[in-house]
Amino acid sequence: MGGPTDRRILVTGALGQIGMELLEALSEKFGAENIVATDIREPDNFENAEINFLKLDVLDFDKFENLITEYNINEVYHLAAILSASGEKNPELCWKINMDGLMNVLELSRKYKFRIFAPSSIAVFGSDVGNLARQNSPLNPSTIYGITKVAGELMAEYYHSAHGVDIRGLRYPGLVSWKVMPGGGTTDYAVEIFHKAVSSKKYACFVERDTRLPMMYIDDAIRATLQLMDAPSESLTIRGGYNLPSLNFTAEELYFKIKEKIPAFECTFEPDHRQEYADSWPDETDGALSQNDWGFELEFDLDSMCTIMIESLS
Ligand code: NAD
Ligand code: AKB
Repeated sequence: MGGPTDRRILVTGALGQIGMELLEALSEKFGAENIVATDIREPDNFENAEINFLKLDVLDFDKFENLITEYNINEVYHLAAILSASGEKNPELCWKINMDGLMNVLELSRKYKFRIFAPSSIAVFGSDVGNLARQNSPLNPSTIYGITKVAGELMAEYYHSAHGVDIRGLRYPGLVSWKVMPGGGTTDYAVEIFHKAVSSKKYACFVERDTRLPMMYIDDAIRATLQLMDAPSESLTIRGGYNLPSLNFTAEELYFKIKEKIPAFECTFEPDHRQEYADSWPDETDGALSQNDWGFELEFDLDSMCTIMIESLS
């Protein structure tokens, strides 16, 4: 593949929390005319009229293949998925969309040789991981979502080594962003809290106050994604999912940081079934391999993330 202007990009699950931000970054970098955004649902808030939007269910192999050939696609960002909390409500659907969808992308890439970005998650880890998740920590997830992410990482390594597919992945931590509400995950409280702090100044957080999870501001996640996709293939030592460096804070620390900026804000802690998923994940991640292989560094800390979230939502 040649320089950036050669990229003809298709994004699946493009209307989600990451997709809407990634589309903006991709169109700025490569030109909106080189991007095809797809999702199973119709957009109701699609502002970038220059980007071509098409409906695509990633389980529909024939339609997927038609779009790849019709638009001469050479790079796919595969974001369509069911996240952790929604996955536990419907494990069969979670397995089907996360695994069969990925298999369709992998098989199409084997045939048409396009490059793939397929995200993994900190959900690959389970309660035996301890506080700090390293790249090679054990992968024994207790959620069906985490199981699909481990299997997805293995499939990525397999298709790369057996079929030469150029697939790349990141183990995103919980992502904090303001443009689109998150889609059924366990870390959604770290986004909802900002919306409520700014609107009603009251929030009932669905995890305990001392719950500590790896998190990241969306701009860092998008930068990591673009940086990984720009990295020379030979510099990558793994294909399934790079651990990233991340922020880590408890739900209460997040509350106190927001309260410094919005003194009237009050938060209570009322854990529900999502507490169990949060408890099975690590407190923090070691991103040494992503720093070593392609030079990734965080730019946002807790304070700057809270400032930009509140300013953007106000
Ligand atoms: P999201 O739920 O916000 O968006 C997913 C999108 O996929 C939705 O717009 C949905 O309509 C679409 N979709 C669902 N089923 C589909 C199908 N059959 N065909 C086509 N589209 C379909 O999710 P997100 O937060 O944007 O996550 C994107 C990817 O990043 C997922 O793989 C997720 O596991 C991963 N990830 C996200 C986070 C996070 O905090 N947001 C953290 C770790 C990993
Ligand atoms: C979720 O909570 O399910 C996601 C993730 C960390 O993968 N945000």
